[in-house]
Amino acid sequence: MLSSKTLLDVLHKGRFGVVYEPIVCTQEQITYAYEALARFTTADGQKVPPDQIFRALHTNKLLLYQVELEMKHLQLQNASPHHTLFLNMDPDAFAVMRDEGDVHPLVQMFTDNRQTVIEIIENTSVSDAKISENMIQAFAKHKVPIALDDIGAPNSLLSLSVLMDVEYLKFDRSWVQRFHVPGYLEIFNGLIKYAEKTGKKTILEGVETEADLMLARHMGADYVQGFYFRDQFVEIPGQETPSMKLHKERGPAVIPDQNILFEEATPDMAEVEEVS
Ligand SMILES: [Ca+2]
Ligand SMILES: [Ca+2]
Repeated sequence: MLSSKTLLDVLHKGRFGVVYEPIVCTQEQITYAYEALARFTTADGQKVPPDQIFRALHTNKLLLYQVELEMKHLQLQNASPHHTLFLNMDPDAFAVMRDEGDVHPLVQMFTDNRQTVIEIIENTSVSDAKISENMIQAFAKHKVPIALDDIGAPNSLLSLSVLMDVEYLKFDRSWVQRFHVPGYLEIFNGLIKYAEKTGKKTILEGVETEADLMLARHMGADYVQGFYFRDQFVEIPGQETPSMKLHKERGPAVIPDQNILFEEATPDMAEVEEVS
């Protein structure tokens, strides 16, 4: 369990990192995009599970909002300019700022950057669903595409209106194990057909082996994602990036081409340090 001392240190010192996971074309196996994932580290370099940080942040929505804003800046700044970037957005963080006539700061960040896609997850209650709907509309108004994340994850719900509003369907990793379970295959096939007919793209997560990739190809998913492509993951480890300075205007730091390994990403660290 995360101690308050550790949590405060990680947040106050802004020890935020990013992992960029490739989203690969199922047929040609070319990297189409990256998904940016939040990473956090302690002062002595230990990794802190992101879910623990976000769980703690949900008890303080203002802090959650601030961290989300900073994380998104970091994730945008270090992204490859040659690929589409998928970013996860927390509806609770989004809901902190009301729409008061101005463009929402979390939308504003993406209006000049047409190569980004916002990932949202389904909610577990009707009131949460309202928050998601507002968020989708705010992004849609500015033509920022949305992906529905973790479709079919255990205990998740699927709202038809959200399904209709998004451009990408991202299937949870649990599908890979489910294809031989009667009923699931038909649902998956149905959703793939629905996506094809409505011009939406599909992504299957949790691809870990060549057999999984073959299966995804057979099932007709447009893109795949998972540990099978781990040698193409690009990680910017967390280190001190004191908060407000991240918001300075600066040119994007570039992640090198897709074959780069973890260690080789360190030149970008200098860029991050420079602003700190
Ligand atoms: Ca995601
Ligand atoms: Ca996911």
